[in-house]
Order: sequence, then structure tokens, then C-alpha cells
Amino acid sequence: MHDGIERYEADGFLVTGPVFPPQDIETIIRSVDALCERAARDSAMAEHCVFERDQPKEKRGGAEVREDDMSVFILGDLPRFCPELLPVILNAQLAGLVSELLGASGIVTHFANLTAKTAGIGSGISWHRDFPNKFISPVTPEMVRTMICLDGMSPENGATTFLRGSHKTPGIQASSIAENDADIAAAVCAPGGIVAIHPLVLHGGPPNTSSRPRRNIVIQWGRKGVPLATDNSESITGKTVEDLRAEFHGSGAPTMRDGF
Ligand SMILES: O=C(O)CCC(=O)C(=O)O
Repeated sequence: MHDGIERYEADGFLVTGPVFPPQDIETIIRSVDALCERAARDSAMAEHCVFERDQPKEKRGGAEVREDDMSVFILGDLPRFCPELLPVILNAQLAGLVSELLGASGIVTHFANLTAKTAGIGSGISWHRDFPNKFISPVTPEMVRTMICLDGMSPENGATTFLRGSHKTPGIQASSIAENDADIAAAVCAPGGIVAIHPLVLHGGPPNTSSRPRRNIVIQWGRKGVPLATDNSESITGKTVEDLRAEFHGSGAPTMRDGF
């Protein structure tokens, strides 16, 4: 992991090899697909979602989606709607990586969502920095977002793109990035890989023009004891890994498999 941490410090992001084996990824994909289908019918869940049809077509390179298309772009508070996914979020390698990145004696979760780019119509994401943000943001940039890439990422399926090193140059604005900037890099990875995003690095990504979906579980983590500057919360906000493990084991939720 140490190589990766050097890259994170230099570039503002890191990409790991597969952390989750193919059989685990298959199980997770089955769960998130079932959730997305439920979101299309369940109005309480739909309140936590952004649907592709709600996105401007410019984000999809002009591609139209039908009014009755219920493809999910973002599904918020993932563990609330699918507690059996908690062990995925609590994976020991993932939590270990986050602890190293935050250099912290304790880490807490802020939120977890599914960011899906549907085959052929999945929206692109504009250049932005994660800190500060209007949803759940600590008072200082002591946070990191991690993405578990269920399908892997490639330029064709809408891999997250980064402006390398931009976490060190706060003066660079999203609006001034040239399309051919030599520091733009796509986070290409295999299914089951993890991408960690520095809170101050500029990142975004193109639409999914491929014929396969691109699904990422995005988790924002913070340093324990650092207050939030925002009032929103999800079911896991402010909880430590230990809190969530205890909650999961006491919940009677069906386990996916040990080892996640
Ligand atoms: O899913 C992605 O490609 C990126 C998600 C993202 O930009 C974010 O959560 O800040």
C-alpha cells in the first residue's frame, strides 16, 4: 500500500488492484441491482436517489432518456436500504487504507452511496473538489472519499478523471481546465479495485459510452472528533468502524460471506 500512499500524496488520488475477489463482486452487484430496481418503485427510496432522467442531457453527450426510464445515477444511504452491504464498507483492507491516508487514530464514516453510470446513457460528472461540499462536509479537509469499483473503470465506461497534483494548487479552478491538459489522468482499474480521492483534488469524468454499466460504491470518511460543518446525515454518519461492526452483528442482517 505504501507506494499507493506516495502516489496519493503526489497526485491527489490512488488506485489499487482488486481488493474484492470476483465472487464477492458478483454478490455485491446482485444486491445493488436489486436495490436500483426497488428504487424505481419505492417512493421513500426514490427520495434518496438521483435518476438519470433528472440529469441534463448535456451531461450524457446529448443522449436522450425516456420519461419512464428509471436508471439510477446516485442511490444515497446505501447501508440503510441494504444493511447486508455494511461488511463491504467495513472491509479491513479498505479501513486500513483510510486510516493510513487520514493518519488518524480513529476514523468515522460520513456517507455511502452508489454512483452508477448506466450503459450508453450514464452521465458524466463535472470537474469539482469534494471539500467543501453542501451535503456532508467536515469543518476542515480531514476527509477522504473511496470508491469500490464494481465493474472496473476505463475511459469508455466513464472512468473518474483527475487533474493530477491539483490538491496542491488551490488556485486552479474547475472552469479553467483545458481539455488537453497533460495532467489529466483517468483512474483505470479492474473490478474490485479501490480508488481514493484527496478532498482537494479536482476530478470529474465522462459519460459511459460503453455497452456495460459502471457502478461504484462511494464512501466518504472523516477523522474522528472533527465536527461537521453541514446539517445533513445518513444512517452511518459519524460512526466508527467498530460502531458499525457491532451494529451489524447485533442486527441479524443476512451476512454475505465472511472475509468482505
Ligand atoms: O463516480 C465517479 O466517477 C466519481 C464520484 C465523485 O466524483 C465523487 O463522489 O466525488
